[in-house]
Amino acid sequence: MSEQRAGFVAVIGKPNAGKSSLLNWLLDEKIAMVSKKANATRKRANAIVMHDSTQFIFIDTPGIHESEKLLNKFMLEETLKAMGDADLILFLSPATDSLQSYRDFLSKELKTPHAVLLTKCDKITNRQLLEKLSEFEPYKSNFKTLIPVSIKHKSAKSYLLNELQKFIPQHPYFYDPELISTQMMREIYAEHIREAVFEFVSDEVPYSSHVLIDKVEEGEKLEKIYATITVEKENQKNILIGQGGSVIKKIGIYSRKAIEKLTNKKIFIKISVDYSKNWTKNEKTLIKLGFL
Ligand SMILES: Nc1nc2c(ncn2[C@@H]2O[C@H](COP(=O)(O)OP(=O)(O)OP(=O)(O)O)[C@@H](O)[C@H]2O)c(=O)[nH]1
Ligand SMILES: [Mg+2]
Repeated sequence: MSEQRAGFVAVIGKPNAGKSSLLNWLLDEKIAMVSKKANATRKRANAIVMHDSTQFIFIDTPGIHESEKLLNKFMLEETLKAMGDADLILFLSPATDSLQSYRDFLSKELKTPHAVLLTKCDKITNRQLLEKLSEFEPYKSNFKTLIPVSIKHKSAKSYLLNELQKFIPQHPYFYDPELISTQMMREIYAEHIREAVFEFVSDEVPYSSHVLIDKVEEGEKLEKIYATITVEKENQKNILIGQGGSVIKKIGIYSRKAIEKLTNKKIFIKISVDYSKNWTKNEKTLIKLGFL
């Protein structure tokens, strides 16, 4: 018992840095939604990863950005809460980006120790990687460790976890080691549907969409999922449904396949589309949807 280590690791970084991808990569399972579009993640999600006798609880956070929308303020709060509760912060800095977002992060003078992960290293050459590492050199008294990663390289995972476990305190496991996330399956299903919305619909519609799982019927061989996507405007509803239902159909197929892969079950999905005027700015609606 005394050898067990367990701790919370907050995964932080600007929108699109690769935070949700890192969680999925660590788990070998897709539980967090990933998108080419920035600001995909809204709520904190977590991944429980066992390595030797260490239990890591990685907390995915929405990318830090400031905006007037009430929903975005909630997203910022979620990130701050996760950082405050963590034993270690993982700051993700894409290898292709400048160090500006890291400097901004340092200016916050947080007390929690942090490690820097250089993400998307497959996108640069070895020489560029060496240059990037030397750019971080002047900051080395600030971070515990600096590790290059890429979700394309599976082998880097155990090296990363070996490095990180040094910073996790001795503590009995917080959760059953069999668990991969404390999130409810329903929340994970909703995230898969949200990812499909990001995939097939552009402009502001994905950012105005909220997915709620209304009902799940678990059968022996078939699981039936009933969901509603709420948007902010009537015309967004039409875009989401598409001509003759073509868009919502694609969203249904995409999310059904992802959920089937995750659960190893046959899935049936029925998605309805609804609209609630300006819900991202409406306090009452945000409370009802569980954001506030
Ligand atoms: N080539 C490459 N692409 C990556 C890697 N990690 C993430 N990506 C891509 O980067 C994009 C953003 O990834 P996400 O994981 O959604 O980023 P995020 O930091 O969670 O973004 P927000 O939730 O919007 O804050 C996606 O298109 C990913 O496929 C990587 O190691 N290599
Ligand atoms: Mg994300």
